Amino acid sequence: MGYNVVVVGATGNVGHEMLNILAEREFPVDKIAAVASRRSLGTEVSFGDKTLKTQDLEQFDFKGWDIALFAIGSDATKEYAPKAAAAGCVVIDNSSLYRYDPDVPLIVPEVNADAVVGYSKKNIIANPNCSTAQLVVALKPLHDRAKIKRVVVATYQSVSGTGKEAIDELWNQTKGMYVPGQEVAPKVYPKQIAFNVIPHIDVFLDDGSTKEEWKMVAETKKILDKSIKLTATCVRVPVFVGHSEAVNIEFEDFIDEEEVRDILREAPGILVVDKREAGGYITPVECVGEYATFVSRIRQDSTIDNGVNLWIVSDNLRKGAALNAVQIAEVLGQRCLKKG
Ligand code: 11C
Repeated sequence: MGYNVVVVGATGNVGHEMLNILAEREFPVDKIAAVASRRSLGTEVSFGDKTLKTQDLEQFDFKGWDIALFAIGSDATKEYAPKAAAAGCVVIDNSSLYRYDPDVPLIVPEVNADAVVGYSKKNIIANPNCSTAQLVVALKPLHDRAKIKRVVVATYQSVSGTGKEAIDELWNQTKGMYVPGQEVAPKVYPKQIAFNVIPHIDVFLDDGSTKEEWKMVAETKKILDKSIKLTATCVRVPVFVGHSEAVNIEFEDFIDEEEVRDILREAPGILVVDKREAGGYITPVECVGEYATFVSRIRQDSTIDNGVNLWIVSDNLRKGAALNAVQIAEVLGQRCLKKG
């Protein structure tokens, strides 16, 4: 006995990972549907050792389905998520559309699983931005011990956060650099991404920050604690998968680096890899396909009274998106829904 589960956006990077992770974690599935836009109609996708033919989102009837994992853009989500919710199917949405709605819980299960009960107001639960998810998993156990006052974070975000065309742009631009006449002009990004870094993710806001930076602030407050002050600089780097973050944390109370290391070693969802030697830390290529959020370079910040620095790395398609969505579905199943 399990649930009837729909993956919407099943042909995208995140949708693929949702299907993989549902199968890997043996989520109790009675029936599964892979749904996508009409242009992907009939495309086959894998679910464990099964092959699923994608069905047309426009025609799909959500009645009789328990959970829908949405991994499509905000515009399409706006049209189809309310239809699914009205049909009695709980939507777990990976877009930013509902994240800041007070009637929609925004959940990272290691941090605020209890908020899941709020799903019933709209039959919708929001999944956070990838750069927020990995950050709050590491902040939560430290906040519980020493209360975080302020966080300064710089991100190093992979191109898979943008999507398939960005992965192609990095690949083709990199190859093109070596072949005279085959140079690839920037299209997805405003500047060259191969062998470069771009301090700009999502649109610019009036105060000079970007929407990605704003999301990290707003989402950390909603998920963890509205009193935490956070300032972010979000940067795109020429990495295919895996977001990294250099994080400076200022606490109310003193906490030393040894205790931070011990707390993080025990924390759910975290793997500490922190040897003070060449290679004794995690880089994005090592986090690909993993569930954990990795923490390295744990050290005191001696320029302030109660400060610590961390390096945090995670697979942005997994903990940053698909894994977190499946974990929400697990919590929802365990605490709120009856199996069919
Ligand atoms: C990126 N974090 O790396 C973005 C992708 O709000 O869900 C996810 C955007 C979002 O470009």
